[in-house]
Amino acid sequence: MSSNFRPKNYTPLEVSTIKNFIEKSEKIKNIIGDTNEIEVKEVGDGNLNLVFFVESKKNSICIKQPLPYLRVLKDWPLTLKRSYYEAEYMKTHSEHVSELMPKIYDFDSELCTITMEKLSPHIIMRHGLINGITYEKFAEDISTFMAKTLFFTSDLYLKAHQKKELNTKFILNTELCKITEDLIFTDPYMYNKNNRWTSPYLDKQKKEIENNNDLKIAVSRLKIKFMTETQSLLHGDLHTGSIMVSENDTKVIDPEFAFYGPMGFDIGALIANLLMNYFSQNGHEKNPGDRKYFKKWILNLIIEIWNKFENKFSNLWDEYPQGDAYPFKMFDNKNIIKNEQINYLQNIYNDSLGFAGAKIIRRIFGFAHNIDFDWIKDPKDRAICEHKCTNLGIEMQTNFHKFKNISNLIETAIKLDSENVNF
Ligand code: SR1
Ligand code: MG
Repeated sequence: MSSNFRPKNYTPLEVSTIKNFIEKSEKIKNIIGDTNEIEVKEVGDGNLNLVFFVESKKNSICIKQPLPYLRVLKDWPLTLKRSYYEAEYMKTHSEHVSELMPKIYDFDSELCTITMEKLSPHIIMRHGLINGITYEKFAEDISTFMAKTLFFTSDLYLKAHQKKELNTKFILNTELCKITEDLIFTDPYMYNKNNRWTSPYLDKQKKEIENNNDLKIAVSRLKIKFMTETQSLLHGDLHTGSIMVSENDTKVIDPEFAFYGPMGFDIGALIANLLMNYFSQNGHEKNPGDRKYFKKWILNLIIEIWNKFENKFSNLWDEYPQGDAYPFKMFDNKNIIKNEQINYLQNIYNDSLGFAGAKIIRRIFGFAHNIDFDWIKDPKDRAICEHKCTNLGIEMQTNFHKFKNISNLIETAIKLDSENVNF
């Protein structure tokens, strides 16, 4: 069910109407300057929205606008309110991570547009990774982003009423949450007309997934965690298509799925997408072994991200023990809190692995796939990469406790990647 939210003056923008749109806003006009010489391009390549790049002599901007339906499937209605949640998420987190998101210039509540800085020379990270490009500062940046966004909106930092008020702002982002509930936690595990996979090679694995009751219970446990645990204000779709990078800079974009949920959901999204990229690399090699160095780098990156996140999150907790959870004054012996931190982070780690496993399966057997795999032209080569990655995704959900630490996970990824697959 799509909400009836449709502002009176809402109308989808077009390349030809952008000039008029800019001229109506003093703020945007000041940024762009003379509108007679602007160059406008529609560049949206995601599943949901219109994205315009506008260049003038003076400046460049990016205008993002939702459509009242899914861009990739027009008969799927979807609330326009999503851009409001996106803008609110960016506003909320700008206090602590403004340097890791694009600058917002304007939110138009009638046209539902977000006008923001156009990032340059940044590219969508997924594209860079598919091409085997390494980003040396990424682990530092994204671990800061996750540690700060997750800690500063949690009950570890906020007073109970602050956290509840913030939660209330996002609680009705139900349509976007429902997409996640269906597309990640439900549809891939049963028949759904929107599912697709690399057939016939993966037909057997798809059947095995549908018949695997342990897996279906595991994913259902993750689903209820997603639906009920209000740990932190999440991005909600933190994959490598929601991150833009340049050699030395990282910017997180696209938080329209923002909601209060379990911390591991954001971390898991990132880990899953890096793992999928790892398993896709053989399919992108021009010559066997071309991507050997890159594959090592990306696995180390996952280890580095988790370790840095864990460290930064604990440091923030040490520095700001002011939330209503774990009242500081209650614990005379501070070692008790230190031990509990280890326990708390172990739970986030376990959740992250489970959610990552679910994110892998949805991208191989569900509605929305990743170009990491989809751009492997030969279906058999693609299926081999996907099959191995799926095996890891299943293990991460059903046997997450086997991966005591992040290095154990990486060892298993290497092992599964080296195994032969026979269809
Ligand atoms: C129906 S939208 C499909 C997917 O695109 C977004 O990036 C989210 O991941 C969503 O699940
Ligand atoms: Mg998106």
